[in-house]
Amino acid sequence: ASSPTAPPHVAVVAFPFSSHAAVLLAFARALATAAAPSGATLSFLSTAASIAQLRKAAGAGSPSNLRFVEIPDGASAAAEKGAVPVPRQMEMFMAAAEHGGAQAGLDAARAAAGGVRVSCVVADSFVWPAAEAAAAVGAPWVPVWTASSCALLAHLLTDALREDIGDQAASRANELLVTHPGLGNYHVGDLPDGVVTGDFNYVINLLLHRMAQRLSQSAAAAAAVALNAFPGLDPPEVTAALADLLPNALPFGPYHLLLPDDDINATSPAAADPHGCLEWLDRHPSRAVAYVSFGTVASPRADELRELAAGLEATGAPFIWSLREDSWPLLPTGFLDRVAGTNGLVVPWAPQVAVLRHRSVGAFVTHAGWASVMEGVSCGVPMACRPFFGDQRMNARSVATVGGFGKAFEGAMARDAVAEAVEGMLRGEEGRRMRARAEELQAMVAAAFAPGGACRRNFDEFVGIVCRV
Ligand code: U2F
Repeated sequence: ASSPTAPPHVAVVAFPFSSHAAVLLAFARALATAAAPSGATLSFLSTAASIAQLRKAAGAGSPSNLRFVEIPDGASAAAEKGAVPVPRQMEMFMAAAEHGGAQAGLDAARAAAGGVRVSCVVADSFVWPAAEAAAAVGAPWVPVWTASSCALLAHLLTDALREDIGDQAASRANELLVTHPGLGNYHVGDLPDGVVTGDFNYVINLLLHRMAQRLSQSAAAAAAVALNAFPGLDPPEVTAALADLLPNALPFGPYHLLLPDDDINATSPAAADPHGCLEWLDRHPSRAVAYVSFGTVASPRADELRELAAGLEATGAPFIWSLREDSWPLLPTGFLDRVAGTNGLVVPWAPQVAVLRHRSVGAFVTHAGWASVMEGVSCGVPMACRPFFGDQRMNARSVATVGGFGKAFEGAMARDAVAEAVEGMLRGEEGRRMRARAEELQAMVAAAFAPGGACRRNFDEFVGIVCRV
């Protein structure tokens, strides 16, 4: 064992897929900076491929007390030969993590730190095998939840929900979940995929269920659970129900605000603005522009893309649409040329936080991925949600019905609904109400992250817990 005076050595374990790893890296950078005065070092654990991608995106500069350490990806040589679909990559990673991979990652972290034992394991809660690996090295497990509190609550209540709803999810889709603590504002049909619907053995569904079981078992022992919310965002009944199940949960999101402004730009591909979004926005009046993005995974089908394009064109409002390039050929004929000459900017990637912060942006059309919702709220921008999968329906309900700072499309977007939603947000009375609510929440976020604010205090407490040796 290393000497009793060894400084804290915190292993931060990423889930190396979609936007998760970048979120956790931003989290780790903030933690490394805050923990530096205690002499702490951090090992950021992700797979080789994920680390390569993060390094490329992040450019230069990383806190000097943070190092990257590889964790096994579980890929066999045979699997590497062909292109492996992402769900299969996830399965391989999770199977490896469960059967020694998480442990191997912690061993590698210790070796990379010159033998200093890992004193705490902070992990994306998706990577639940990190809990056992932490216990094996005698370190506390501190899970980080990146999505919404209501989705976490639904996962924690999975067994009770399955027992109640059984195979009636479709016929009871519109029923409110009033008998389940904290979920009374949500409908059966809003529940995340894999809770009562879908293939329970699909990799994400399975890992969320195992994660929830792990969190429930160890609630009393978990040193802390990071929540991606700020006090006052969730309705009191959600907060109370979660506090019952996870007494050590600490809300201090949106996590990107833990970083100083310059650093936000250094942690993600949002860094650069190669397509000139911000300069383009400078040329427009205040709150005149709609920003459209469906995150890093969702891909609307061709017919829906065409409806959205037609709806945007019909409003005549200026818009920036972040759309992966492989979808561009699916747009209506001539659309890109027409809008380029008038009032639209279609880009493969936008610096989303900076775009939402820009004074010209007055409306956000989103898939309601949780990072996007939090970014929109912290910029005071009302949103129209088109949820696709996972937790997105539940998030959209939180935005529209529970929070009142946006609305949700019924199913796929049709051109009239798009035009009505965008015009409503930019010009209508309902939009004014939604904006007022969004701005109220924006002010709450600003207060929570100001010196002495609730999120700052919770984060300080979190850093103290994580740095205990
Ligand atoms: C999964 O989320 P996604 O990655 O699809 O969506 P978000 O949680 O909204 O995160 C997208 C991030 O990518 C950034 C944006 C967000 O931080 O600012 N971004 C950008 O900078 N520029 C672009 O042009 C487009 C995006 C999942 F699909 C969701 O359902 C979950 O809620 C989420 C959290 O676990 O993970």
